[in-house]
Formats: sequence, structure tokens, C-alpha cells
Amino acid sequence: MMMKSTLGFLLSQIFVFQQLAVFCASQDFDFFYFVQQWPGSYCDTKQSCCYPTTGKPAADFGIHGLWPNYNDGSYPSNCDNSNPFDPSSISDIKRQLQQEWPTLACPSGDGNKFWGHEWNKHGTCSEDILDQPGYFQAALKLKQQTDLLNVLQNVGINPDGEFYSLTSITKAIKDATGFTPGLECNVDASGNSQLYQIYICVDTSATSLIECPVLPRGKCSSRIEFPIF
Ligand code: U2P
Repeated sequence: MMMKSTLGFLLSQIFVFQQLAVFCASQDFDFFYFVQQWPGSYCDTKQSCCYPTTGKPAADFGIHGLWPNYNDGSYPSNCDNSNPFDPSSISDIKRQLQQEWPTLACPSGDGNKFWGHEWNKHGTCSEDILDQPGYFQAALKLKQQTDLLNVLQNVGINPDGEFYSLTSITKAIKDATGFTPGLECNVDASGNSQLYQIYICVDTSATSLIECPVLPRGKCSSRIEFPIF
């Protein structure tokens, strides 16, 4: 009798420890924002920009980041300073990152500073799911999967300096991906509202697109410019 209850107790303790281990290994965030930026809108503001040391990037959306987020709109950051960005971990995809995730900040750089900032601030908060190369590869794959410039150009929304309605841009992306994107605008040197960043929501495995639990406050007018780059 005594043996039976001791065994029962031990089994229940093992169960509790198992649950605790699962809880500790799981991530403390609810979804990712996959954020892409239009280089024309980064560069034509009052602040301007600097092309990377590798030259002017393609006229395409560039990756800004893959950001773990909470359903209430807040987000964790700088989650593990014992796992800082290691450029050697991405050496075999560096050329691809230079094309798809170009830095536009001044002074000009080769990208490591931008990628390092994104990994240290955001990537460390999903490190149990994606290690460093996995984090950057996941973002590259999502960029390919969403193919935003193509999606917009297919419905006649081109980066030609013209104005387009916010609803037409949102609809084009929703029709193509199945989910409503978040749009963020900034202001060009003459004060026009323009398409700056597009937020796509992704599940915690960074593979499937999902409906956004919360959309960013995007500061867009109802008609926005899509500037030339
Ligand atoms: O919006 C300004 C900067 O805040 C960070 N941001 C914003 C919203 C959000 O959900 N998550 C988030 O990280 C971004 O900072 P960065 O990664 O560029 O340092 C964004 O540019």
C-alpha cells in the first residue's frame, strides 16, 4: 500500500517537472510580425539614407525584421545578451541577405550592423525556435513566400510616384496572401503620406501566415504615395 502511494507521488512529480520543462522551453510571445520596407520611402524623407557598401539595392521591398510580438501589441526585446549576433553564423547566406535585407542607414555598411541589431533586439526573443542562421533563413523564406512587389504590380499598383488608395493596397495583399496586412506610412520631404512598411503576421514557428491578432497603428492617409526608388 505504502509502496503504491510513494510510486504515485513520484509519478506525479515527474509529470509536474515535465510540464515545467515544456513551459520553460516554449517561447514567451504570441506571433511574429514580418516587416518589409519600401526603400524609396526610407530614402526620400528629410533624413535621407545611405546605400550599402555593396551598392544601390534593387527596387524591391527589403526585409526590416522578424519581430516576436504579444497579442496586446507590445513586444519583448533584447531577450538574451549571452547569445549576441555572430556574423560567421550567416556567412553562407550573406550575399542573399545583402540583396533581400539591405541596410539603408548612414553611414554605409555591409549589413552586419543592421542584422546584428535585429538579431540582438528581436531574434534573441525567439531563439528557442530559431537559432541565428534559422532566424535569417526564415525571414528570407517569408520574403519569397509573400513576394509583395509582384502582388502589388499584378494589380497595377506600381512604385511610380503615383497615389493609391489604402484600401486597394490592403485588398491586393489580402487577396494574394489570404490575410489582412498592416500598412505603415511615413512622410516624404514635401509632406506626402507614403507607403513605408508592410506588416505580415506569422505563427510562432515562423512558417505559416496568420490573421494579425493586432495591427500596428500605421499613420497612413486614405490615399498614399508609392514612391519611385
Ligand atoms: O516603430 C519604431 C521601431 O520600434 C520597433 N518595433 C515597433 C513595433 C513592434 O511591434 N515591434 C518593434 O520592434 C522597431 O524597432 P527596430 O527593430 O527597427 O529597432 C521599429 O522600427
